[in-house]
Amino acid sequence: MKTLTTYFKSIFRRAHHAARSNLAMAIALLIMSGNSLADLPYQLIDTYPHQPALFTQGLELYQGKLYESSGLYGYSKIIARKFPPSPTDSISGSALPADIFAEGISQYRGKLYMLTWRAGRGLIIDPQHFKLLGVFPYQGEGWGLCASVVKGRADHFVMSNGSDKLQWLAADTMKLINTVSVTEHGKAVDQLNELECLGDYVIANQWHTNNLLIIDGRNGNVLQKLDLSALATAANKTSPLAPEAVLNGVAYDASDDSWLVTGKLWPSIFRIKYILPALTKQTGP
Ligand SMILES: [Ca+2]
Repeated sequence: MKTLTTYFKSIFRRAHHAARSNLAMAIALLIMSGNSLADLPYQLIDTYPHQPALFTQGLELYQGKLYESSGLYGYSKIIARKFPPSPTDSISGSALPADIFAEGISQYRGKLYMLTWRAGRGLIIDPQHFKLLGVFPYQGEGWGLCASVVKGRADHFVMSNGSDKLQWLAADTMKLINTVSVTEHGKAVDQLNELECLGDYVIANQWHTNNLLIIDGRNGNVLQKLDLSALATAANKTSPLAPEAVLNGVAYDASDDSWLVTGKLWPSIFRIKYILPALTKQTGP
């Protein structure tokens, strides 16, 4: 994309200096204004094994364990393992009933909240023994979920449904209180999938792309994007991945301010670091 930017800048300069064609300048300006955001650089810190049978839908780090929900009817499950993993670690978890399609998970106040795609009911699960603690309804499809906890305001969940919309739910009632459209330069960005909240940031996988979007959750603005194509290529090296084996799964590790990312059926989990872009001052929803 940098090359393209340089290319269009050179078009602009030539048009400007020559001043021969106002039309050429206008076209160059038009193309530049529609240019997408530059990719945010990241650093690959570590690579860990990931069970390639997992159809990753949710990823969450909580008290030294990595929780993961795996989708598809008849195969859905939620599992946990110590993280970083070692070969002798045991994996705990629970297989889910055949009519449940596990989707995004998020830990909130010591409980796991899990969406179930089109079923319209979320499950509240005990993270130690994987017992069902409760059920909550939600509107539309449920894809990704993260708990947004910011000092000084009420806690929320943020939920994606595969569109450009992020739904804000009150964490105490799970009621829908606000819907935000995610946009880049004013254009809707859809296919939002697995999420991770960090303060007012919402980090989102975009389904069927290698993009990790850094979103200002308060207004839906995409602040930056990470292009994780190199990680997808690395994950594809062990054996060719299926078309649906796409980037999905992002979890924040507060211990070293890093992020764990993986994909459906990927053999690896990657730890990356990047610098979050600054947020503008604004009151929250
Ligand atoms: Ca997550």
